Amino acid sequence: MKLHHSVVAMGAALLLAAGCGGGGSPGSSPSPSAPATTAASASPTATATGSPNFVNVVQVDYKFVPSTIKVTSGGSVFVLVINNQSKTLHNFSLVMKGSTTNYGNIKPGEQKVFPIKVSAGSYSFYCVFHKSLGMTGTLVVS
Ligand SMILES: [Cu+2]
Repeated sequence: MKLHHSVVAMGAALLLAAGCGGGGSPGSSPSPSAPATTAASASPTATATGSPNFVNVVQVDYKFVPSTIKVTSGGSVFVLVINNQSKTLHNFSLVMKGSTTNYGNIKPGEQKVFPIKVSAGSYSFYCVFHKSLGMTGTLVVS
């Protein structure tokens, strides 16, 4: 009768999972992918309601020439161009709905440009220096 002592040596295998720490993997460079531009939708172009009206007035001999300005851009802006062709300092003041706006003086030989927003109506204007001499006019906006 033999007793076999089987010794089972159980070697504990330690598996050291070596974590790879020093991996020199280059960082992924961000690819500059061009943003896909979709077709631009209809551009919201602010369509001007038309080029502004330019009205030329001359100041000469204590008068506005012409003394009556007719504008057909009621509700929008027209551009008043005043040329002082005299040797005297003049002015442009506009009376609209009871309030007077002094747009300033125009020196002899000077040209000034005044964008003026108007609504339909009839208004008077004058030179503050020579109003008493009859240097007045009428702006008619339709
Ligand atoms: Cu004047």
